[in-house]
Formats: sequence, C-alpha cells, structure tokens
Amino acid sequence: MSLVMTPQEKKVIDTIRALSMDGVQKAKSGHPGTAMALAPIAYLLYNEVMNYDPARPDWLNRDRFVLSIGHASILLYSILHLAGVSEKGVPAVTMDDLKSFRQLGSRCAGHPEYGLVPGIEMTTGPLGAGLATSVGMAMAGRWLGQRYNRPGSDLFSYRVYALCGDGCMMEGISSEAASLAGHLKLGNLCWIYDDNKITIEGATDLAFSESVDDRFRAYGWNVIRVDDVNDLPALREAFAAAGAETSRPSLIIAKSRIAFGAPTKEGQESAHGAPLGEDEVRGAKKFYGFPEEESFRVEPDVYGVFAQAAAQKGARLSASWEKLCADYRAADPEAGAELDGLAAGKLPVGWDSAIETFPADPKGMASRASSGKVLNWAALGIPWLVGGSADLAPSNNTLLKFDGAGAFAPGTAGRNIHFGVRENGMAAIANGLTLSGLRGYCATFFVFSDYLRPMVRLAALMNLPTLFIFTHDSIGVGEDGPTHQPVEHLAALRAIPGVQVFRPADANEVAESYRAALETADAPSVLVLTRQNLPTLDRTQCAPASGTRRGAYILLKEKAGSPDVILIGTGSEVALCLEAARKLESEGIAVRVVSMPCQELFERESDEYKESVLPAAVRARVAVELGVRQGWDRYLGFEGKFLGMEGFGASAPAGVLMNHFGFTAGRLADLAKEVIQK
Ligand SMILES: Cc1ncc(C[n+]2csc(CCOP(=O)(O)OP(=O)(O)O)c2C)c(N)n1
Repeated sequence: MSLVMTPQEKKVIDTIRALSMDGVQKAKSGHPGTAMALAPIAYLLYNEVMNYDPARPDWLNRDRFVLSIGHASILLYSILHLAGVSEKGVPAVTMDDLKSFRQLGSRCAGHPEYGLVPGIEMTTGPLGAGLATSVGMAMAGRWLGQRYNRPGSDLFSYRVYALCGDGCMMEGISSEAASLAGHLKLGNLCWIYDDNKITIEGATDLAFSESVDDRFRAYGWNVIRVDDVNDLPALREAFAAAGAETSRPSLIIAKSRIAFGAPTKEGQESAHGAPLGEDEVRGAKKFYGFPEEESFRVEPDVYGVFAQAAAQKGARLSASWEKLCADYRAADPEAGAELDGLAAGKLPVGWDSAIETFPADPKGMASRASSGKVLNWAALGIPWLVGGSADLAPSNNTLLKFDGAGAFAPGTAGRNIHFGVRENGMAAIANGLTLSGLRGYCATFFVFSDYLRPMVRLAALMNLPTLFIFTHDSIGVGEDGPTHQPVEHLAALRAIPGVQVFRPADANEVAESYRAALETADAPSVLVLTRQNLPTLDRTQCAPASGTRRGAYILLKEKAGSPDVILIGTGSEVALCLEAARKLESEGIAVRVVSMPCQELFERESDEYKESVLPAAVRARVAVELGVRQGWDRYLGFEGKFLGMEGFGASAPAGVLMNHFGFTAGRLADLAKEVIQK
C-alpha cells in the first residue's frame, strides 16, 4: 500500500487515524483498525464528495452518509468533529466528547446512535442493517423528487453513501436490499465496501470466498474497483464515476489494510476490536510523522481545510436550496405547506377525516380487511405514507388502491412498494423511508415477524414511527399449520422496549389503533391482525372503540355492584370474552369484560385509570389470548388464570383448532368460575 496524496491531505487523513487510535486507547475499548484504514474515504466524502452543510446537518436535501460498520464509530465521531458539524451553533462532537468515547453519558457512544449526535443518520452496529436502511433513504430521495420537484426546481436530488465491510457483505439483509436496489435502479445510492480481507476470527478466506464484484454485477449494480484506499486520485475518480451513474446503484470496492500504519498490527485481526496498545500507537504516530507522545492532536490548519470546504460549498448549497424552497412555496403554496409539514414530522390537519366508522355487524370482517380499508383512508390524508408488503399484499391487504397511489418501480416512485420476499430488508428499508421524513410501513404474516424483528428493535432504539402490519395472527390461520401459526410473537414484540403492539378486537378498534399509531411520532407501532372474520361490535351495547387509545378499557361493564370476575381479551378473543360473559351472567355472575388492544398504552395511563379498569380488589381474573402466557402475569397475579397456547399449533381448519386447543366460550366460562371459587 502506498500513499498517493498531497502532504496536506496526508496530514488531515493521518489526523483522523490518530484521533481514532487515541479515542479507543483512552476508552480502553473500541475498534481502531478499520477507522484508521478508512480515514481517506471519510476525508473525501466530507471534504469533497458529499453535498452537505456542516452547520445544517438536518437540511432535507443533504447527501446522507451511513456508517454501516457501526463498530468503526470513532471514525464517524472524528470526522464529525473535524468537519465542524454543528446544530444551532453547538458542535456535534467536541474534543472532550472524543475523549469520553464509550463512557456513560457521552455523546460518543460505543456505536453511533441516531438522535444523540447531529450528523448521525441512523443507529448502526448490527452489521448489514445500515446498508439495507440506506436503500430506504435512497428510495425516499427518489419519491420526494418525484412528488415535489418541478421543472427547473429540483428540490430533491440527494445521494446516499453507505460504508460497509466484509461483515455487512456476508449478512443476508444486505443481499436482500442490494437485490431490490439493483432492481429499482437506484442511481442515487453508493455503497463503499472496505475489502480488507479481515474479520474478527481472522482472514476472510475462513468463511467468505465469493466474488463480491460478480455478485453485485449480477444484481445490476455499477461496480467500481479501487486497488488502494490510500490512492486519493483513484478514490476520487471512483466517487466521480459513481456520481455520474444515475441509472444503477454503485458499489465501490476499495482495498485497505486494517490499522494502516501500526508497526506490527497492520493487516492483523487483532487490530479489529481492541485498543492497539501504547507501543503500537506510538509506532503508528511515528510512521505518520506525528509527535509520538501527544494525544488528540489536531493542528489548526486541519480544521481549516474542512472550514474552507464548508464555506465554499456547504453553506452556499443549503442557502441556495432555502431560496429554491422559498420560490417553490410562493409558486405552489399547497405543495410548499405539505412539504413543510413533512419536514416537521407533523400529520396534515384532518388527516383522519376519511376514516369511517364501521356499523355493528355480527358476521363482521377480518381485522386484516378492516385494516386494508383504514390504511387506504389514512393514506389519503397522509400523502407521504408509503410502503408495502413482502409479496403478501393481497393477503395483508396493504395495497393502496386509490387513484394515483401508483407503484414504486424502476422508472417511477409511487406509494406501493413491492418488496419481494425479503422481510428483513423490507423492514430496514421502511425505517430508511421514515428516517427520510416519510411514514414507512411494511407488512407480512405475523409468524414471519421473526425475520424482521431486529429492524423493529432498531426502529424502537431510534424512536422511529415506522408502522409494521402483521396479519394471520394466530392458529386462526388454520390449515397452513404450525409453521404459519404465531404463538410466542406477541410476547416477543411486547418485550422490545418502546414498541407499541396493537391487537385490535374489531374494525373500529382497528381504526382507533391506526389513529394512535400514526399520531405517535417517536415510536414504532405493530398492528397484529386476523385472517378470520371478527364481529364488528355493537357499540350501543358496549363501550366506544375510542377506549383503544388508552390501551385497555372496560368494554362491557358488570350489571351491578362490583365484578365477580374480570375477563381480559385482545383481538379475536374479545368476542369470546363477550360470549362467555353472557353465559356467566345468565348464571347470575357479575362479569366485566376488558378489551386490551395495546398493553404499552395502558401502562402509560395513570394509576387511577388502571385501577378503574382493573380494580386491585378484584383478583378473580382470566385473560385469554391466542399466544403464550409470558407477559400476562402482571395483570393476573397469582390467582388469575390464562387461556392461551402452550405449544405450537396444528394443521386443520381454524374452527377445529379453536375447539382442539380449548378456545371456546364454555371453557373460558369454566375458568372464570374456577377463579371465582378460589
Ligand atoms: C449482525 C452482527 N453480527 C455480528 C456482529 C459482531 N461483529 C462486529 S464487527 C464483526 C466483524 C466484521 O468484519 P468486517 O466487516 O470485515 O470489519 P473489520 O474487521 O474490517 O472492521 C463482527 C462479527 C455485529 N456487529 N453485527
């Protein structure tokens, strides 16, 4: 590896390398080697390639940079520091922040965290997730351009860059996303692959021998090779070639050596995930021509290089964009106001006015069917609600059917995305849409939520209001059998902090769940819906569905006095509770039925409200849900009973399975009597 760069470029790049080493060394933890090696890429991106303004890291048309190799976070912190990224005049990363890397309360967390530091486009760490999410950002860019650009007024033209390594390339999620990006011909997307041939266990030939080049060409990507990341003219040329390509995503494969400059650890796996040690750090600094004993050294002219670029390019770009926006608003106030709302993360006033009330109907409809209607009504009111399904739209009922909804396809950016059978990639892409100002949604069968659960977790970590729509929510699926019958999935999703899991009981609870989910700006929501019909409850006989917004509510009050027993149900089992209640009441038992569509919302209610719904004194309680018991004990205590699933389901018609597994009003009523007698 030989350096091809000017002395000043070398000084800036070596400063990034040294800061990265020093940050990790001081923290006594972290990943120095890759940050050191990839400093030239960070330098070129932030100093030359990207259209961004360090003073406006939230500027809507900025180029995005995603560090998919989140373990190299110190590289991102170093470059954000040197480039002078700031928000409202407050620096994103100060020298003190760099010195407190990985410590409690530091802005420089172990892996980059969205929301903690301006300029971090997303939380990364789970390998591959950054790559897949960057596809969503690029799709959002195309969608925004199609909706808001006007002849002579290109409001949206941003490009998305993502930096990845061997690990990201090995993860399945990046294949899913790359395949779709190639199919959609996302010319505004560029991934840079650090081909350093090293992972944690050693050389990549232990486990990775395919031709990444051939693989990406087969996906339809524009593949560009750079033989040495330290050859700046070659790297520059590669970025120029990627920038000139508008009809295919680009992959720059750049060869590097981990821990470039370290005397004995360069090229070694030992430089991946641990401090280099004092001797190596001194040796590397000597190699760079830096004072060996000095740490966190930045010469003023290094800051000056970035400041000059910002003054010449960044500020001018964002200012001319603001001017473009002002002219745009004047020429088209309606579109301008819509865009302002999108940028502010606010729903349009009256967004839910098309959502109808469903009339009582004993035959009813599946909640996936009512969801399909409500999603369409909501999408009419929120122009930037965009998403789709992993090849199950006709079953998930997630297609937007109104005039003009359109499809997201190679030449066009409509609102219906055909994700193909790629659940994990789909969910990451939906997060990418949401990160770009859209409201991303995605859908599949509930049982396959396992395939994308890591992206629900990331959405929760990032406080992103992505909408996850899951249908076929139980053994009610019927004949497809246990592979398709979720059992533990409600518990698994409820276990993720910050996720709102809705399991509505009827069509009107579905509508209210959508209202609650879409009005939540800072958390993902999961909608869990049935394949089979559910009666649309007669709200003159029971409480209004608006109770959904409180997470749990008294659907049917006991006839008089206090309840002898409380039946708690969610989703399809609420109707069972009502049937059991009628039976018990005919025997003179005072029954209260509580519908609990969203435990997380209920937990946020006041103690008074919770007590009014589930009085502590009434310990005779039965909860029923077509899932495992885990998580229900807090509402049942020692004395309550749970009617649920203990093993997997079985293959048979749904009605047969309900009887087989004991989900009958008779059995529920018997359990109620048992808890009353205790
Ligand atoms: C999904 C996931 N699996 C495992 C890890 C743990 N991990 C972090 S880095 C890494 C090796 C990555 O190798 P490479 O991408 O080549 O990075 P480099 O060694 O070049 O820094 C692994 C296994 C992770 N962060 N995410």
